[in-house]
Amino acid sequence: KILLIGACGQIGVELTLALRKMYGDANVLASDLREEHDLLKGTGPYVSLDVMNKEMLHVLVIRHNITQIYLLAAILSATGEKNPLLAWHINMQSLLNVLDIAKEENLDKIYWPSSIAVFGPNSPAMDTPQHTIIEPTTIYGISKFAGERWCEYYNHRFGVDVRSLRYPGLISYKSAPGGGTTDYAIEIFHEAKEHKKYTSFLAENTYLPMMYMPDAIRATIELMESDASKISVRSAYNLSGMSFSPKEIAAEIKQHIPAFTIAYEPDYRQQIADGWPDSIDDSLARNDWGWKHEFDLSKMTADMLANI
Ligand code: VAH
Repeated sequence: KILLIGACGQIGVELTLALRKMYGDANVLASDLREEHDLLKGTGPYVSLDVMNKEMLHVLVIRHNITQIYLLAAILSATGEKNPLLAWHINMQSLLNVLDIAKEENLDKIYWPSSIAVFGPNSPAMDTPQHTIIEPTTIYGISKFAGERWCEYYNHRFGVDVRSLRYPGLISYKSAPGGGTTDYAIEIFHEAKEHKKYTSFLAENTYLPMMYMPDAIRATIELMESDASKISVRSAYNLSGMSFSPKEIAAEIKQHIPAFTIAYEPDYRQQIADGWPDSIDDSLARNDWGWKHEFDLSKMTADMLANI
């Protein structure tokens, strides 16, 4: 039985729905600090859970016969910079609680997301490789890199089958994002549809690795369904879909909404984005477990505009 922590977040809502489709509604217990997201209501069991309360989490795992945990709760890059110590505490302690309970209860599998935010200004910017200089400059990136080290440690030291992906910026329409630097690429669609204009908080030529949520959900499930013998990375796999700039996504939207215009007013999130790669080399994920993305910028744009 799967416990999903952070089920009301941007990834959590869609991962919960996808896992319920695959394994049956009753076999996926959704949880979050917040009250149940509308899209989850009536689709399966839900509990209120503070992942920072290790005792409560441990009791819940035993009482519900949990065998897998997907931990999606975290403070993202932009929000994290406003309260670094809180972001560090929440991002790290939540993971340590889950890893230690996984070891204590000998859980089958754990999923925990990392991010391309682990890379910094000294990492190669183009086709950033799996193994390279990693000097994150945001607390979010520092916590994700430290988390990767803990995942690899619990795997090698205690045999915990924890798996992870370095997600690019994720774009979706079902659930709001939670304070990320890449969220401009979600806001732009809503603003284009409602007001035919958008003021971007990132400069026009800020290239970032991005991915449409359906690809990210499929990658997560394909990784978790892979035979353990195929997993050669126990920190977190680089994962890539596409890369684009605000200028490029604006041009793509303009093909659907000709009257759309964009302005640029970079804010504090610009320097976060400047430290991140332009594009990612995910050949290890492609070679180890057959990863292949399906959505490019034009296919994603058409789908986003059709659904919001
Ligand atoms: C963020 N959406 O912006 C997240 C993600 C690569 C970006 O980690 O913080």
